[in-house]
Amino acid sequence: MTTDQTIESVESIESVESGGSASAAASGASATERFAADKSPFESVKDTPPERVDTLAKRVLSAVYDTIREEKVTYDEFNALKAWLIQVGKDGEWPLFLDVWVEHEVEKVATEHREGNKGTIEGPYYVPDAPEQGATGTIPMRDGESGTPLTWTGRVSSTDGTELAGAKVELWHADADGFYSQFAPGIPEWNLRGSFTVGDDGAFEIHTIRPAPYQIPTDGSCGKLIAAAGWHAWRPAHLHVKVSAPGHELLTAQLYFPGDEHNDDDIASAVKPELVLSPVDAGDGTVSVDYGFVLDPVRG
Ligand code: MBD
Ligand code: FE
Repeated sequence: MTTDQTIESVESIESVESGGSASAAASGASATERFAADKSPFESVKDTPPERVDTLAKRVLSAVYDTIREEKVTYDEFNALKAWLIQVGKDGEWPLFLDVWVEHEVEKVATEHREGNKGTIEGPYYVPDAPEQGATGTIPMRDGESGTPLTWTGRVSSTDGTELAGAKVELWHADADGFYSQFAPGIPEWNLRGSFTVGDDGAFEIHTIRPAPYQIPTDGSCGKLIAAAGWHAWRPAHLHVKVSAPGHELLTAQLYFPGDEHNDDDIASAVKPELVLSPVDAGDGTVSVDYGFVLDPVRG
């Protein structure tokens, strides 16, 4: 019995390190906690007329009714759905579920008028107010952080070509094991999260590491759906950014690396060709890339 317990605890430590069980529990719960702490989602729609709510609720329900009728959904399947939905909440995986399978369409509709940079989904792991590094700097990381060093240069400009002095590039990404600080245990608070504020020329130079491809947590309800449907849980390696400047629309995007096998079948459907970088191997074990941002002025 003592031996069994020892084996079990060793396994659970290993699964924390290799991306297993700790990540759904910890990441899901922290993403839910953070989102729930923010009261603005309800605040910003408090004046929505009942007609709008009526339309949206009826259209979603009618899509559900169509599926039930056309697919002849059984009581067993209905009860499995009920049990699964309850479990998604218990696992704290509503942010994960919605960001992986729904956000991409909301993002497309919200940004279709833009002439500047393409964006994509935010995902569940953004944290505001990351430490400021200036226009040129290194993102906070641990001593000996693993992963290929990446030097990223670029400029922030407006759609008319003017450089946007004072623009801010907020960058966050997973480490070489696919973990995000503040959502997986044992990582320093601001690891691989930083803000870079550009100078008068709109230019920035960011030093970081190349993140690894990322598997969404497989041990919770989202993982159960993925397994039951025969899907995979992978997202391509990606860098998350929010780029902002006075008088301009906030750009939320992710940048990807060419040749990643999941660029074409991202579980979160968030890759766009305009967001794939063209990194250059510097020949000394580091990689450099140039990629800038064009922001749309706020109109009207
Ligand atoms: C991520 O890192 C992510 O970017 C998305 C969209 C969903 C889950 C984890
Ligand atoms: Fe991500």
